[in-house]
Amino acid sequence: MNLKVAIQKSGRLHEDSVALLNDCGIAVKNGHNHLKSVADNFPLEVYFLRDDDIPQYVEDNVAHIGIVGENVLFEKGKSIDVVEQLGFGKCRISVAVKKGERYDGMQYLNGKRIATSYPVITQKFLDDNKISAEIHEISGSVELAPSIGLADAVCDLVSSGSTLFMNGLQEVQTILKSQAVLVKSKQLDPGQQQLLDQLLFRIRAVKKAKNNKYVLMNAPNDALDKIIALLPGMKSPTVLPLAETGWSSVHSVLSEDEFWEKIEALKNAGAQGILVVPIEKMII
Ligand code: PRT
Ligand code: ZN
Repeated sequence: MNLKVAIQKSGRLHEDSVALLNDCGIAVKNGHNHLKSVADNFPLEVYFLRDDDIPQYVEDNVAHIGIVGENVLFEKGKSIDVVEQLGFGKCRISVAVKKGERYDGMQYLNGKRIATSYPVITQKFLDDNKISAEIHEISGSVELAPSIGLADAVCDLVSSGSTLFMNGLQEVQTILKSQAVLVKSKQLDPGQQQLLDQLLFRIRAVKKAKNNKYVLMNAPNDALDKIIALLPGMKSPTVLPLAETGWSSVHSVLSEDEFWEKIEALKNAGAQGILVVPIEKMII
């Protein structure tokens, strides 16, 4: 029995989706010329699809699980469950207006025309804020709409913001933050759920490892208490004597978000020769 996963065939989520499966020890061949591929060493079958189609495949249980952006998931409104946020494909859906236009809050949008490829998400934002505006659904190059007189504002995907900038637009309001998520069908049988649990265990270990670094440093013994107090470790830090008397080697794990702050504090506390090593998997 195979677990069937739908991922994007090509585009912004494709590489990271394949890399995630590979990091989980699942060898997936590239899908550029294929619709599907079977992994060698895990009972997984991979379907390569347009991202817009993934929610429907998963709702129909044709694919048991899928990797898709939250933007697509919310727009399609299918009845499927989010299992895990994956930390890549980060972007946002924002309202943008012509540069120089005075935008003094959402009320600006009342009575205006908004061009978007996300009519459902845009309408919900308008309804939630009791704004009445006209939505023009277009499927591509939304950012051109204001300059050709089709709309007064756009509601579009943004990542760095350079596309908006280059088209003479300014981002004025974020309405949804998005990243890639793992989704699952509501109709999994117990065997499929068990395979998903195994996969999820690996995904979490990979994610955790990416967010943490292994650090080794030398410390004078009289500074050990201070240094140990700064380190979380998985249980407590490992402390080993060095050949040179009065010195120890200290090993620990630091999370990415507090990393630089901690390194600074460790140096100030007397740590020397600090080495930082990536972690491949982390199982706690
Ligand atoms: O062929 P298929 O339908 O599968 O792909 P697609 O063309 O619909 O989607 P694709 O590959 O462009 O994006 C897939 C998913 O990646 C999206 O649904 C989002 O979840 C996510 N993602 C992350 C992005 C971006 N970042 C992004 N920047 N999707 C699109 N963009 C666009 C943005 O709209 C802008 O036009 O990229 C352009 C550059 O963005 P800036 O702000 O950096 O200039
Ligand atoms: Zn698409």
